Amino acid sequence: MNLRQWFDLTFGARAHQEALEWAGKVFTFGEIDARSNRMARALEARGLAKGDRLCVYLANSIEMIDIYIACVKLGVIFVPINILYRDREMSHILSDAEPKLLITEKEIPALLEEAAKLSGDKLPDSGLTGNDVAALVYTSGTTGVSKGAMLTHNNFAVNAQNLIEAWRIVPQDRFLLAPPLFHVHALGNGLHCWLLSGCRMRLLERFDHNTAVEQFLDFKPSLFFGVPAMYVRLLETPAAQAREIGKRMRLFVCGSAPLPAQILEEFRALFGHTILERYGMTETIMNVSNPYDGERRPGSIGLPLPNVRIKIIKPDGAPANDGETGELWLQGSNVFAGYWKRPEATEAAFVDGWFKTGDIGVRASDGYFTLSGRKSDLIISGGFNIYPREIEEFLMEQPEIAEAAVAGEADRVRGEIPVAYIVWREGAKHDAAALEARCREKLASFKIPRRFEAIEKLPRNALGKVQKHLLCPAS
Ligand code: MLC
Repeated sequence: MNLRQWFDLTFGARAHQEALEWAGKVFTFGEIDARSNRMARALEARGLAKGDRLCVYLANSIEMIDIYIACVKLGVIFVPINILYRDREMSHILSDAEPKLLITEKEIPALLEEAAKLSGDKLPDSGLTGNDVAALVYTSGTTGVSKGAMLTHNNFAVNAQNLIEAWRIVPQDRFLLAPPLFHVHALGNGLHCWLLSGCRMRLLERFDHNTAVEQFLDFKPSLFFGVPAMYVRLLETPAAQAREIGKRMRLFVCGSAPLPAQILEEFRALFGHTILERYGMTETIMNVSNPYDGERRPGSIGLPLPNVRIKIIKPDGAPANDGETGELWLQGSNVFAGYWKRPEATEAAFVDGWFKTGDIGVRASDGYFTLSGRKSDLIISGGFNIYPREIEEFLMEQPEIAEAAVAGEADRVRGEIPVAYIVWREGAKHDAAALEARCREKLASFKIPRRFEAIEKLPRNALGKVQKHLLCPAS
């Protein structure tokens, strides 16, 4: 089955049911269906056809949802771009994905005008199968160059079915969605759980910690998906309000970065709920989850989701026994179809059909998995992935810099923040403010080093590799 067939089950059965709250307005599933049909016709009129790529550079909005569903219906491959990216980061994706169209905020009024003139009637079937690619979601590799993970219709459908079952999502749920739709957290989990379960969703343009509590009190959700940084912010909620929110909630889910056990405990004391932590990644959407019933173990990611097979491989290549640490390798219908136009990178990511996650962890004898680190020096800040290599390459292009290394440092709200260690060229002016300003022009805000520390030389091992743990003992 392709995703459109899945979506049609909800659109058919729940046409008159209230589906989406956006910007103070409520839309039924029938209206969502018709809006996306009109949007699909407008995209067709702009020359888009099955297999073409469409890039969107948009904040969360109903139009982003219209466009996504329209792409699914047409068989167009949806390519979301992080709204925080600057030209340098975006142009790589545009040249790699070769989209027929890029939609930014300024295209929206014209597109809506074109769509309004077109019919919202059912579109002909595009003849897609579950194995066709629905989206390319860009994710960086250790090389610092981001690659498009090809996620199929089946990947999204299987993932949503898994989560709906595991987290007991029902049409009666009131779901508050705040993470950005350009990542698989909100796109893969949020949007698809909403559409496949037929629940009611309020979409926020973004999680704003100044207004988040108001949103909870006003919408009275039963279900919320967040990253640890959002839960840290929610700890600032006054106790009476937290209790009121907690009374109406059924489930708080957390992922995209490790949730410190301390935050889980503080949140439980304040809201009366044990956050359910789960583990996923762009290439696989969701893999492992703490159980709905049963122990939600602090610091653990829980048990494999249905049909996800995991083995742990030790550095010597041998499979680990329970209690032994190694790299998590995965198989399952949730695993992506490879990297767009990068057969070598795809080949390097798999061994005998097992996807190498790069995450290091351990399985306890009762089946619970716990992650302890990563093979690469990836930094996760507020749930956004940062590959130090990309920032280092940019810094090394600056004339006053001889050498640079970027490492993560522990941060209470964001989990980690990037810090740059700079070896200035002899005679160069040590102007960190000017350097930061140049970073701001070229890099997404979450990648900008929070500090630029001058050092005499980078600590290297005998092979010349920078020993980042010596730079940043706090992380
Ligand atoms: C953050 N900023 C945004 C933004 N999110 N700007 C526009 N839209 C957004 N969605 C910018 C702010 O402008 C600001 O820039 C900086 O980020 C911090 O904002 P803040 O409001 O002070 O931050 P904070 O309260 O700490 O909250 C940040 C956050 C954000 C939690 C809202 O980090 C976030 O949305 N994270 C979610 C990331 C996510 O969904 N990852 C999933 C990846 S998929 P400046 O210039 O002032 O610094 C994946 C797989 C899986 O990993 O398993 O899920």
